[in-house]
Amino acid sequence: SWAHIPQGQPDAILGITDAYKKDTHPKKMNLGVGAYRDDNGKPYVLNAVRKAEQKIIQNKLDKEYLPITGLPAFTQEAALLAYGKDSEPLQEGLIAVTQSISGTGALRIGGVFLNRFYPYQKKIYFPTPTWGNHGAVFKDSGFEIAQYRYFDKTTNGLDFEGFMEDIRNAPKNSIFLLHACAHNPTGVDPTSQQWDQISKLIKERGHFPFFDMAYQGFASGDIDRDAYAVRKFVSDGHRIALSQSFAKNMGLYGERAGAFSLITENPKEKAAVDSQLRLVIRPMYSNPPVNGARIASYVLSDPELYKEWQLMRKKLKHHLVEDFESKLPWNHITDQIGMFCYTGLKPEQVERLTHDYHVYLTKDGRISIAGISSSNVKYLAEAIHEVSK
Ligand code: PLP
Ligand code: TYF
Repeated sequence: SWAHIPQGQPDAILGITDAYKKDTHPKKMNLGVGAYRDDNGKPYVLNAVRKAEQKIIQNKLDKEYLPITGLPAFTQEAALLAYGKDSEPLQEGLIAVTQSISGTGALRIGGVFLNRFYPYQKKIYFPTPTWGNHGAVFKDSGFEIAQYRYFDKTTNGLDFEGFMEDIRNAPKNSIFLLHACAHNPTGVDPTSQQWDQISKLIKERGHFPFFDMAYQGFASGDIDRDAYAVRKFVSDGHRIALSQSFAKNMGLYGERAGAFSLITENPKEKAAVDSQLRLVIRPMYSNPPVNGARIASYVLSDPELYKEWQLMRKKLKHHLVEDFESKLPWNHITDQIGMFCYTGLKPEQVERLTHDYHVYLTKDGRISIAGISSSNVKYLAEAIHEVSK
């Protein structure tokens, strides 16, 4: 019998969508999960993705198994997107890359690989706060979890001093998980000058940087600028690990297209790492799904959508300040970047927002900008104003 099994906690983010679906109020809004929505709040698929799908059908592509490490046309594109055409290890063929079940799968491959082969302590440092699933992924990969300071609640910005101090104080050769850009959930990133200093200090301390890049193209709207941290670390000589997701920047959520990569020192090492990645993946799921990787390999990301969000941030702040005359400072709404806005709302205010206004968001006050539309932005501003005044 399974009677001894306690009820598990629902996922903090995905559970919000369940609650939203049950709500029958006409004005309900789902700002929980980060996913593109059209002006009627309906899921939105990029035109480029629709076109790629048509081509795939026209070309009558088969459905054979992919290799264990996925579709080569996709993994090459993914590595190029992240590391850039000028990347030395890329040009020298020293990047071991595999397709993954989106970003989460990439983190998990990385977790299992590092647990098996990382020669120092099996402990990983996350920013405070971080994406809700990081802890579970790395705990289930056998890691102990530690935290470094990141977000400063008093400024709604980066706690750079605290961050640097924690890098300095962590035992040598620690693993640091870094959000490559558009930090989730805070929308607060280091500047390029700060990244330079972070890279230098991590190098000095011999730490291992593991980048999670789930939003390339979202932070600045520019693929290359968003890869600044990753490329800077690589050119500084770090041999990084990298998780990439195409869920958000191509709107391929359910297609589960992603990649995991590691930089190696020489061809022999690369061959060994490739072989071990295959041995990590084979017993987990044998080989990855083909469709999303195909689509992604056809598509480039769409800068138009980024503009749409920036506009939505401006509208939200405008309504709060001008129409509802909120006395609170809302500059962080337009200062923060990416798909999310960390509003600073307290848990009881979030609860009122959901209970009284049918607006669904995570308890930490994060809203997904992609879930706001021109038809409901004013309603949202009024609701936020009402619960925060
Ligand atoms: N990492 C971060 C920081 C994220 O925000 C997400 C999703 O939102 C992921 C990883 C993984 O997403 P997926 O597995 O859908 O690619
Ligand atoms: O932060 C978000 O909105 C996305 C969605 O297990 C998500 O990460 C949440 C939980 C999860 C997978 C995706």
